[in-house]
Amino acid sequence: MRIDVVTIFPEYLDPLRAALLGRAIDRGLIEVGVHDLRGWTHDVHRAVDDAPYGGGPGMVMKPQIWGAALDDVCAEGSRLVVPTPAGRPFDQALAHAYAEEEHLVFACGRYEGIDQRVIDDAARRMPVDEVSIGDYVLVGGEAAVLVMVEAVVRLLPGVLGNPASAEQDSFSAFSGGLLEGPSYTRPEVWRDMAVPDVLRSGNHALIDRWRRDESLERTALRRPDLIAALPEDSLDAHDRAV
Ligand code: 6GU
Repeated sequence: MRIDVVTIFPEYLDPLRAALLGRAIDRGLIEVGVHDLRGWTHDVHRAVDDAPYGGGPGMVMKPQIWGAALDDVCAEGSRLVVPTPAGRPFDQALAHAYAEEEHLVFACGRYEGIDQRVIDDAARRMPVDEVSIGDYVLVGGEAAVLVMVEAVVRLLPGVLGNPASAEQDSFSAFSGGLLEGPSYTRPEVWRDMAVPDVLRSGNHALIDRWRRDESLERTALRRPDLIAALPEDSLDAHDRAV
């Protein structure tokens, strides 16, 4: 997979070369390019934005510069991702879809946005998603790109040291649409708090049942929206009693 990022803050993307992602680059599993949008400006001020048509606060990023940048960075087979708080939600399903792509291009705008014609024009040639990483507003898309790239790259074959960790996604974090319950390791007692007895019982049916109950309880408390979204038949008689 190749990943390109276009931004006015290229140094913000330096963490892409650290830790897990850096190892994936060193091992040839991904190629990463970070590009300074101002490299496509021609004026002495290297201006990338202008006042919005129709008035209002903030500035809008100019189409000519973005158009030239995307013409150079995108190619046959690219998928363009535009981070914006006005986008569709980025979730684990979208991370899996992106992990199948050969070339992802992220176009980071400031939050007032990029002239919409840049996105509409790109969509004439390639798949384009405007995506949000949550219901809050960031100054620009850079931090969102770090989040999304990490979620995608960890799914690529060979990136995680222990392949069971990626597999484990299917029964942790959002398994069956539920949040993961609590985890414990040694010592058995720490600051007067003991590990739940059931986890030391060796009875795996009982442990599975306990873990599911913990997941249900935690999800009901923290993410009632996920409980409401469960398929009708996904709760059994015992679950309903919890
Ligand atoms: Cl993807 N970008 C910006 N600028 N703000 C956001 C966001 C993205 N997701 C949530 N807030």
